Amino acid sequence: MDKLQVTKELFRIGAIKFGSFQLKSGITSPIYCDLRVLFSYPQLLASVSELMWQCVGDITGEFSHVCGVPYTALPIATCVSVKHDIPMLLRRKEAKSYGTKRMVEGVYDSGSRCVVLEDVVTSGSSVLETVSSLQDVGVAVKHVVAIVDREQGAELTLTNAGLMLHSVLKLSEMVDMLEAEQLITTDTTQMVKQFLSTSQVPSKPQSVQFESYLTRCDLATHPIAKKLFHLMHHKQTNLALSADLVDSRAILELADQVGPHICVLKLHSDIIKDFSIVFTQQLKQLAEKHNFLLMEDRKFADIGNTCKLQLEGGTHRIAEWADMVTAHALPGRSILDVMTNTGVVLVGEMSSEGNLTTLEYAQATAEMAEQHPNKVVGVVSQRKLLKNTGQLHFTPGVRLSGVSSDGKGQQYRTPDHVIGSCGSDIIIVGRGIYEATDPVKAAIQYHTEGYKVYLHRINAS
Ligand code: S5P
Repeated sequence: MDKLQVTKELFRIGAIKFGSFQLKSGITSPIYCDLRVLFSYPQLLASVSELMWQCVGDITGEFSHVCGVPYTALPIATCVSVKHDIPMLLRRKEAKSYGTKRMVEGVYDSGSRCVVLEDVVTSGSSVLETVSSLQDVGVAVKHVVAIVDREQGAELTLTNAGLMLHSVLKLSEMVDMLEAEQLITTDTTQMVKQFLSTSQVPSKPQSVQFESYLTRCDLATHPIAKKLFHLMHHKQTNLALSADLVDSRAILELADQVGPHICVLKLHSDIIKDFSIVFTQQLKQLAEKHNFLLMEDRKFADIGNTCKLQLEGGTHRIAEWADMVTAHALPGRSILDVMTNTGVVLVGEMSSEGNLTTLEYAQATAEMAEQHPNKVVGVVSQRKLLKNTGQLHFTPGVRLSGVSSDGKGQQYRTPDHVIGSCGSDIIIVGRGIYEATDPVKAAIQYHTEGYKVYLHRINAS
């Protein structure tokens, strides 16, 4: 069946009706579109599923799974899955109250990429719910396919969320076809088109997520966040190097080589066997030379008084040289009180397998970050958690495709997944660069890829 035959069949079975219908929102619509009846027409269901598949036929390499928005699109996803031998994921409407409490059923891992199917899209909000459940479990989503796009704002909403909407049919196109087939009158067509143009469902204000680094520089409160946004924009990079080497000379050499490509250099000063204050001074000079910031990944997690001693004293005297430090939100806000001049990056989520940072914990961390914009530069997370676009998301566990784990619990995702699908701002890369045969070449690759995805994200919104 082609689009015309499908449109006629949908009209014949009453999936599309014309008249006067009260919508959920209270608005009266001259057209009614409910594809639930599809289940009762297996041949039509199969044809529609095939047309949906054809919408993404030339980019099937971009996904490994298919998932339908519950409930109407579930049998559609099943048809596609069986016909094209592509594994299906099932997103629950509510988590089970017993057992695993999983929201997404099926077999997947952090490298999974899913195409989401929906019957009718109006505002796009149901699609976003399913997409967010998939992203919560680490499954990337880029493409959404709908049978009918009512052309009432879904495309904009989904684009703003970094998604690409493909539709088999647009509602205006369907009414044109039905009119040409003399199944409806010209008056009806005009009434429907008039209705569509005047009843756009407002898209959620998600577009703020995709403001440029430069715009966000003005929104930032913390001076380090401002500086960071500014240099990311000017150097055109969102790459942070995690220089987890144990020899100070090797770190300085690497910093000088890859300095032009990074916005942040992250250290674990306690793993450096010959750490000295002279080393930090030399590093500071390189940071000035190449214009990047220094972050000490100390992950403070104690009471205020101890953190203060750890930050200012000991052999590392972190407060003297680090622009930013990482800290867990676990001890509560007292940890922030002692961080006076150093910017804090709160760890909301971890990248390691089986970690205990639940989404609830991550959101509570984000809330704490947003309540203290004068102290907190951003969060370490695996996805976008902050509403305040003047703060930043830093995401570790990043590797160009091909490596999904380090065999020691680290889980890797690609820059495209992290920046494009999960809405993060900065990719933190360690071994992907310093263990590469040519670290500079690797840094250029991450630099180019990370910034390309960011540009795509802001330009798409
Ligand atoms: O959840 C986290 C948080 C951090 S800060 N997962 C992480 O991997 N990190 C740090 O990022 C980790 O301590 C290491 O320094 C870096 C990742 O290194 P890679 O070699 O795996 O890229």
